[in-house]
Amino acid sequence: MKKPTNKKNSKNYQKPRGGRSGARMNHPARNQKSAPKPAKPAKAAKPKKQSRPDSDHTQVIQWYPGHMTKTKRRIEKDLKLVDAVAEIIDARIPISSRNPDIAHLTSGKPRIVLLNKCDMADKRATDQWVTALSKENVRAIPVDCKSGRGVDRFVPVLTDLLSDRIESYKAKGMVNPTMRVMIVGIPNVGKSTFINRISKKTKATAADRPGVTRGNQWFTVSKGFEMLDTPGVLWPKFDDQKVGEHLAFTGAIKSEVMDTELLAVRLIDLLKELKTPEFAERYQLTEEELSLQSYEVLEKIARHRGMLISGGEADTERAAYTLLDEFRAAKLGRITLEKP
Ligand SMILES: Nc1nc2c(ncn2[C@@H]2O[C@H](COP(=O)(O)OP(=O)(O)OP(=O)(O)O)[C@@H](O)[C@H]2O)c(=O)[nH]1
Ligand SMILES: [Mg+2]
Repeated sequence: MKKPTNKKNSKNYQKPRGGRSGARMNHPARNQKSAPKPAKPAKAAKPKKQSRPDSDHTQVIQWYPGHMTKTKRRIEKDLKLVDAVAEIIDARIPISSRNPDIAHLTSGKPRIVLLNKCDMADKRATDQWVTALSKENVRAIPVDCKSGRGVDRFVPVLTDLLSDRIESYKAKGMVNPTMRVMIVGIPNVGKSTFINRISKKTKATAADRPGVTRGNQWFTVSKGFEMLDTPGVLWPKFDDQKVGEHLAFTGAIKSEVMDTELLAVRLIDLLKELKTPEFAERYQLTEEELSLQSYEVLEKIARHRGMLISGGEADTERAAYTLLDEFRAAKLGRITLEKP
């Protein structure tokens, strides 16, 4: 029988579609290794490799293009129902998680940006982001919806922002006008958690995976305010591969749609650049190991965690899942991937 080639060194390696990871991203990681290793025995349980059109490592993360036009139309329609828009962005990736069309879409409606998941972002970078956004005339509030920190600032800021509107409703004879706010944002950013926090009740379903909220739903959150929870949407911004990767690192995109090992390698590239001490400490990586190519670092992580497959080879796929999970859970420290 022909020996299988070492997948990490094979330029034409194709990840099976039916496996834990589906589509793959463009990264030369698999060719990074300095010295070839002996061939790895095939894993019995893995589905047969299929040929894919991306053997030259072009990125084929699939972003719902048809779905996006529909979403844009739905936002435009829903906007007629609301007095203001609150966009929730991820404090770790304020560029990639922000809708580039929102200003145009909301056509001058009062708007607040909530920098959520601050507990997982670098505090100094978050402060810099608040300053940068305020220079753009955007009211930005850093929040941590997990603990509730910062959430109390939302109603006063919104009331201030809507004061003219509230006055004009009152002038028209409305005693206690109800302000309606639409909550928008990418998948898994914490929209439903924010609504639950502000209403101090668990009303909206929230969970740690993208695509939990399926349809629009109204919630009365406090006296005089109603909020529209919406399903998370991704914006047509993926011509930049970095945006896609950052959304994947932070869990806005389902991990099934990409190659987990390549994603982990890209994350290691970044962590090495950022020199976060928690990364080296957590995986017991020496200076020398950190200077290796990122795929080899992933192998070291697997070995240090005892993640081995038959033949004693490092289980890099398992290590990749572990690394991404631990990054998403902020076990590698408070990290902001995008600076203003
Ligand atoms: N650490 C941390 N986790 C948060 C924060 N806000 C939300 N989460 C978690 O993020 C995950 C996603 O929260 P959801 O509220 O379901 O997010 P969503 O934006 O409604 O997601 P979709 O409905 O899928 O678009 C949950 O596990 C929350 O507990 C935060 O400020 N800090
Ligand atoms: Mg939701």
